[in-house]
Amino acid sequence: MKLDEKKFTKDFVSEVKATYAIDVKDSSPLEQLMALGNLIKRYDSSNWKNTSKKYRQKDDKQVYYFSIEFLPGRLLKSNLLNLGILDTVRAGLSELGLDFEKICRSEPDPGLGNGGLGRLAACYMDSMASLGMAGNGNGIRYRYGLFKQVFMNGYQVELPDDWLRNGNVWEIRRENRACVVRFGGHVWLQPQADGHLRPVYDHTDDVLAVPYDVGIVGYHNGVTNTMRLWSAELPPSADQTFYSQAQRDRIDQITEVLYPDDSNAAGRSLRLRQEYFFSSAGVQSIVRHYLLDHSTLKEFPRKVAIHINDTHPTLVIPELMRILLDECDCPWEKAWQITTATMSYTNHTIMQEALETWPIDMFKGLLPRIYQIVQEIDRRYRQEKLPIFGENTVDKTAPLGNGQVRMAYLAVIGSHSVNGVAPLHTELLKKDVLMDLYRIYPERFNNKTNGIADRRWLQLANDPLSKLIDSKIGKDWRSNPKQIQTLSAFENDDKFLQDLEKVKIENKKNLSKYVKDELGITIGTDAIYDVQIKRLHAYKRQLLHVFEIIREYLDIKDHPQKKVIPRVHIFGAKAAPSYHYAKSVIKLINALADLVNSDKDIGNKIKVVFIPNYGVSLGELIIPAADISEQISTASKEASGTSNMKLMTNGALSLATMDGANIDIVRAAGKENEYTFGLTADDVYGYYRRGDYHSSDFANKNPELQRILNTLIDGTIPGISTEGHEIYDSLIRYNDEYFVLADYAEYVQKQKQISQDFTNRKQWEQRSLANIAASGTFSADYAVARYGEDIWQVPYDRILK
Ligand code: 26W
Repeated sequence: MKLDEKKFTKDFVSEVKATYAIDVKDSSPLEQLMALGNLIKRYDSSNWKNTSKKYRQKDDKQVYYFSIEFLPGRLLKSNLLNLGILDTVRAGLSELGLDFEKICRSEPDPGLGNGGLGRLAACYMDSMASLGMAGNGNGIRYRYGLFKQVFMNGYQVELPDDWLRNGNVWEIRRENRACVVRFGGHVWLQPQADGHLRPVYDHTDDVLAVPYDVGIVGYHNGVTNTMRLWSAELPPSADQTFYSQAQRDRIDQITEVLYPDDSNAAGRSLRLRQEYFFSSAGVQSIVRHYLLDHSTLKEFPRKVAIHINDTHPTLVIPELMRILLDECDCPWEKAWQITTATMSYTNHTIMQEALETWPIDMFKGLLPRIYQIVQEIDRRYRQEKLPIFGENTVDKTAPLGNGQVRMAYLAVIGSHSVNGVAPLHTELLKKDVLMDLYRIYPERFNNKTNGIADRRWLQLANDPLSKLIDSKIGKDWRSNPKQIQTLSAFENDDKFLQDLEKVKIENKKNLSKYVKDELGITIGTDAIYDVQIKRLHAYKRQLLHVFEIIREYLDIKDHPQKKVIPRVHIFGAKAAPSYHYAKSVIKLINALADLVNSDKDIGNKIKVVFIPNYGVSLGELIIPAADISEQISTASKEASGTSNMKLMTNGALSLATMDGANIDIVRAAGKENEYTFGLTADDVYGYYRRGDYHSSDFANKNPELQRILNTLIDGTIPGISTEGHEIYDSLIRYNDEYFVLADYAEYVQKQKQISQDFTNRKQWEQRSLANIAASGTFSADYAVARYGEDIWQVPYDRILK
């Protein structure tokens, strides 16, 4: 949009006055943020209105991306960037004597997700809008986001994340679009005069779903899409006093808090209520919107694509069936054809414990009509597939089995497309996790490698690098990320390589200031910044990184005179509150940090920095400063990873196992520009098959490793007695489920190599450049375009180069 500085400052001053009845000079950063947010929303309102209008007029196919998690990050800067008014607003505010960065920081970062899955959903929203694709988000407006993490005596403590305390300036409450979601009670089928069976409900618990819409601004294209988040409220009643306190609480609870667990299917009925709540509300509003302009449902799958981001929204399948059968009088076969043609599903994990199942008794009690429909889906599935695939296979794959509703199986059976998120992951889905269903529906399976919104992760997070890139190759890469490849023409340009190094140092300064201010730790900018930022999980193996730190520590203690290249080991990670082992690893890292950071012999040679409360905003600060990107999961376990892509784009070299999208990153940037090591997925599956992994063999034959293991239990690291034993036992007594010891030797070898290589500054910068230049293919724009073409069959405006 067009905006000059003068107009902006005038508008802003009057906005502050109109909203708060004060002068700008008397306003707080929070008040400035709210006024600015209102103003931007107003500037963008025509785009938003016209976008919806245009989709409706052109009768474009719409995509609805259902996700129980969204991690959009702060929206102020990204909205300004995408509207093309970032520089104007920045200049205008500075003209008024205001601190733009401070205003940005006063915006709460909505933590409506756990990790990769939620952030991916947000990146895809940004890309859909930027491609001009009619994409809508559908999720939950949690009153409290993922907990705020603080450390007390090195232990993780979880505090509530009260992100809505001052309201959310970006949202619009649309009470007139609310709908009712039914839980519990009894249902029976009553024959109608025409022979149709109509369900009759009795004693249900009704909940009002109220949508809050957030505009998702596209990049320089005048498009604003909608992310719709639902909030649970009391349904209107003639006399609200009829609700008991218990009833009120039950309703409030539904959208009160995000499940802080990305590793286990939280077997709680509240989670199931959340899942049905936003699935039902979303599908109801889609059908209602569709019927505004269409008189029959025949065309539904040609006009609507519903995407299921992991299994949490799988109930959209029986919910759409319910609406078609019960409210639109569709015959079963027709309804099923419409439903499967509409739905598509992405799987994000091969971890068995994360595959959702619900006990049938609970499911039936909470969702009686939906259960009847799932039963019928199950019956017909068995009937159709039994003669072809036999009882054994059908039993193993049916939606109902072992007293459970199996969500992943229901999702595959009710969709026309099933995809994994990196080539290896998709292969493992076919070979292992969903093997039998792959046999039954081979044509449904496909891969869509994840991507990241480089607007946020490069353009916004790393302004100095972005400007340097502009100065070399112009700005085309900002709209066509693959064009960044042309930067490799400068691989022998010494001046450019030095500039690249300067940018990194500037970003390190930025981060080191935060670390000093917040944690009181001094870190130099000449050190290697070795970064591991992701959820704390045993399979992600933060432990392997810890072992390297202990090794370096012991080495310096043994040889105090030895010259070493200084390292800063940087961690960011939250553990699920119920994940005991992960919390022990947090305690271990913090205890090790205390030991190392306060040791005079160590000085600046090693620093360990565990930055609490990792999330999108901290990612934006840490990632541009990284030299090394630790992506060291046990091969086969990390479906894709996306921090690997963000770090690559910002010039970090990966230290990585051949897992998830690491494989594709290594292929794109060249093996010589990364550090790969460790067991492959085939090796890991070989161990499983033969059952011959003995972790203690690795400890026994490697005295250095043995010594490191001993530091966990011999008092070397003060303050971790129970945690140390627990971790030691997991590795030796319980045979090291994630092959940490098997990969140790090669990992350490690569770490030593890194220290050596880092001194060759020119070569290092060349390799950093190779990563940046190859990162374009991991832009979410291309990923979303492929979803649009292959799965959703929706058009988009932008021509991507
Ligand atoms: C039921 C609890 C629960 C909640 C979330 C189980 C599983 C999940 C997600 C599947 C966990 C997740 O975030 N998976 C990550 O998805 C990213 C985006 O595709 C991938 O890059 C990561 O590798 C994968 O771990």
